[in-house]
Amino acid sequence: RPVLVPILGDQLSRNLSSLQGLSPGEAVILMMEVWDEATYVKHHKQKIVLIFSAMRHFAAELRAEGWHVDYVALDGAANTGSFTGEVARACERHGASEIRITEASEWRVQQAIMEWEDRLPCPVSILPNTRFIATHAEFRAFADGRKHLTMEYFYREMRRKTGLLMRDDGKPEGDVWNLDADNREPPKGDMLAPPAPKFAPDTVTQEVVALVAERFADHFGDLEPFGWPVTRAEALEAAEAFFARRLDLFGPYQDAMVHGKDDLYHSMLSTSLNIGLLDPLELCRAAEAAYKSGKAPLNSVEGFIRQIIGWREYVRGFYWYTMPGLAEANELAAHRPLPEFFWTGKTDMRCLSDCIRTTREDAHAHHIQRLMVLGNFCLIAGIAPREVQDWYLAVYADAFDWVELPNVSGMVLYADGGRLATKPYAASGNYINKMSDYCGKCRYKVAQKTGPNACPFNPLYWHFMDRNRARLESNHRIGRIFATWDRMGEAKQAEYLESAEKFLDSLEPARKGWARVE
Ligand code: FAD
Ligand code: DLZ
Ligand code: SF4
Repeated sequence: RPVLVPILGDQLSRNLSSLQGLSPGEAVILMMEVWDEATYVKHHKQKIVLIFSAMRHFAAELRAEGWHVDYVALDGAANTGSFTGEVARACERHGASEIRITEASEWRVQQAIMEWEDRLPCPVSILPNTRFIATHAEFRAFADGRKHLTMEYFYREMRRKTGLLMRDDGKPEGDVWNLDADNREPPKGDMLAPPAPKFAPDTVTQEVVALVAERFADHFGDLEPFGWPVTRAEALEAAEAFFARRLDLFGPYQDAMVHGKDDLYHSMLSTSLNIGLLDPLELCRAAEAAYKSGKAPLNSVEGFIRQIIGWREYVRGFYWYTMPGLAEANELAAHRPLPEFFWTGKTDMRCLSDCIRTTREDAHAHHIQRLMVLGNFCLIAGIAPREVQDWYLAVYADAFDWVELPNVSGMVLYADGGRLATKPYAASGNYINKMSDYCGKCRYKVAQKTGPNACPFNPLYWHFMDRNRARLESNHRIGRIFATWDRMGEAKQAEYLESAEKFLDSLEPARKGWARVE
């Protein structure tokens, strides 16, 4: 009787722990396209194509190696639509002796897997996910007893653990851990970053595109052109193109925003990393090699490595450390509905409409667009965390609960009360103007503080500060801002608050049915 090995849509790695120590003759691999996963939020069409196509390609690669892969297609006869239903059916179909699975990356799915032992007729082994650098126990040891879980200290532990950019004397390369002070350049006039490669859909992907066009027509986002890597070979090609042509300027322009672009000098590798086509450590070692061979400077290489062994690992650890509470947290008591324009892009705010355009066209926006434009707006406008979470989870091809939720609730919305970020990243239009070319052609005036033509970020910023004063005044990184507010005097303050309220009252709430099946 074979061992049944379910492989989930974000576990597409040949070195998956559940496959270790097994040979093709002993196992049946189960892969399942299921309705529940495709619709628990209504994912961007390209995200569904990405996952289904990458799953189908991975199944074909395993078969070519001699594995028996039982692949349940979305429209397969009797598909029950859920992981548990499909594993139960497969158990019976194959008379499995045991189920062996690598733990899920998401809380929701892991809870379901943990019930299998009671619900199914054979024993279940759940193996650790070894495709991250830190184990759950390591993160717990780092976090226990700390009030703020500062990423920087965790990052240093990961540098020591991996030896990345570490000298033999135990000191960091360049004598500093973090070279962000050399980064954060505003965009330059031309910004001719070589575009990230796009991969033409093969017949497998074309079939999935047709399926998604038919079955998920009412989901957000443009279905085509679709160009994400769907195999490990394509993902490696995308990584090589990044290392050869964009890594050198990754650091300086990480925070820059340019109208019409979402790749710039970014790697565009998060989708491949998150579904398992690339390994985080292999990417970081390649970046380190680029530094050692003089192809890229330390500030860019350290910045890239920090995003992966720092932020990416940290948010994953934070997620498992704080769930399930993190999903419900709402420290700033934000209850406003998400505006309809997040789905349609119809707003006169040029920064927001461009970030939503790229999100619709590519199922991607880069970090500062997500954080300082879209996220900042949600924070200072007081949008309910649950609505913001659903939006981010649905619209980005790289979005999975473990990485989206800490970024949205912790980094952007301060909904966790400051455990992840030491202060809310609230900003007025000035920051966006400094880091982008958005404002010049916007119908709003970034230098205008109040009134109908003022950049809405300006009054919203002070409205946010004022309404959250009791919670934020004692924060040593932000508390001093209230002295500025007090110095303005009542008349100016009233102007700010009135402008903000007029703007907030004008927002049309999103119709039901965009993010979730009604
Ligand atoms: P690059 O800029 O090239 O960065 C390199 C890699 O570093 C990324 O591929 C990613 O794996 C990692 N990384 C960088 N920043 C973060 C971060 N804050 N958290 C985790 N990993 C990071 N990333 C996701 O992968 N999935 C998400 O659902 C997601 N949601 C986000 C929501 C918000 C509100 C914010 C502010 C950030 C979110 N991010 C998310 C992080 C980041 O925006 C994306 O990883 C990045 O834009 C992907 O593009 P890239 O591969 O070109 O990244
Ligand atoms: C996101 C997603 C989608 C759209 N569809 C599937 C699917 O049909 N089958 C599958 O195995 N996984 C899918 N996924 C990923 C899962 O929702 C989930 O993110 C992973 O199982 C990790 O918990
Ligand atoms: Fe955005 Fe304000 Fe600049 Fe317009 S003026 S692009 S709304 S920051």
